[in-house]
Amino acid sequence: MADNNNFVFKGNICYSEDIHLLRTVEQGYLVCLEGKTEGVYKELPEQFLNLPLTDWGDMLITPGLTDLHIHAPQFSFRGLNMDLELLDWLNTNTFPEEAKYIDLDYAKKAYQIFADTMKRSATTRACIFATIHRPATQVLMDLMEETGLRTMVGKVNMDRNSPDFYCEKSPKESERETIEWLEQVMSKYKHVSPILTPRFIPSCTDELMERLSRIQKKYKIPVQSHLSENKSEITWVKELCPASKFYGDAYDQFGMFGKPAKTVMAHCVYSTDEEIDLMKKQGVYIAHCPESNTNLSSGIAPVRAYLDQKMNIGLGTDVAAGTGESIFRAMAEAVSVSKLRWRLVDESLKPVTMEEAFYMGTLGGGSFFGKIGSFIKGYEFDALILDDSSLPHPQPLSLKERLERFIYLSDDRHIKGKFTEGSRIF
Ligand code: XAN
Repeated sequence: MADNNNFVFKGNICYSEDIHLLRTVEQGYLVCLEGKTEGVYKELPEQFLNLPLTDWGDMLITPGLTDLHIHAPQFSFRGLNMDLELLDWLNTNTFPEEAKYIDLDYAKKAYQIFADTMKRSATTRACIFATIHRPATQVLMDLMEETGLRTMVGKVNMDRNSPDFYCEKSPKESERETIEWLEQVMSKYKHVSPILTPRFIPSCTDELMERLSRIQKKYKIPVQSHLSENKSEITWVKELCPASKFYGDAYDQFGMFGKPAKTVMAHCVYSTDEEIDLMKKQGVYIAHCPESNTNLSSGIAPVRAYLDQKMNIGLGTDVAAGTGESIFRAMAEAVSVSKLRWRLVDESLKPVTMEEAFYMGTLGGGSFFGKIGSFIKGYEFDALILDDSSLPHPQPLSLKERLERFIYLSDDRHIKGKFTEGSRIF
């Protein structure tokens, strides 16, 4: 196995060149130079013959996957109490669980399980919510750094509408803790960086948003939050922010809704035309979280409309509203829920195809991190080695069919190797 960042892989290569072009190369050569993709070739060009070559046999080689939205502290209650809608679910399950992370021993144990699982998963990049606790957030960042994955991690900000045991005492305290956290982590890690994380508008007073906006401008860090997920939530935002024209406007008033602040918003199930227009104008990313939207009966996002309008969109698992960390599963769910929406809600919005779902889980979401999620020349070399030999089929299948089956039928045991920027994670 190659031990530096210049090498060649041989195998069955599958990647999105753009949303409509899934490129597959049987027994092709994938060249990595200095941690970046140099090219994909049917025959290996002469100038690369001297590089170390790993032949992965009949396995599939794909880009690493990006999870644009996951809550690390919620990993511990996956699969529990899934019978509520968003706002009740937050009060009954989420806030009490997240409050436990004030205890560093608990945080270390729980975050170690999360980090180990993420390491073994197909995900190479992720945007991660922590909790309001600065020390525990740093523990999570330390553990994520050890995994080698490239992640953005956010200390959550919230100063209203949650129980006393899980609410920052004032906007000032939230600001102070955030600045202290940023001072400690800004240049501490190679692979982990901070992302500003106002939980959602119902959790953040205007004064807190104002203070966070100043922090965003000073430190120039990206922003992650939630948007237009649930009907009761949207009604509540209207009551809380009578001056805002729509939900996204409540973030935009504080400069935390896209350009110049790189922003990813989870869900966007009920975004209005005005909200969509502003997202397009300011390049806001959508983290589509189909399993979460089903589990919390939030609804089904109109992903076909977002794709057709060329919006920035990727996939999120949204653990624990989503039950698992698999972005392959999120791809399958994105197709499934879009078919239900087409059948039951709006026949003019055609279902999401497998190629589009794969694009969202790789190149679509990956672009939030830069040149990530493809084997186009110059892209960071994030790659997966996938073994589908234990998913036999009576007939020979095309690479596209094998990839599709992998998306639906595989689990982490089928992942034989994972690389970020040319370095092996496992
Ligand atoms: N809005 C949310 N939505 C969700 O799916 N999970 C959360 O933890 C959350 N907080 C606000």
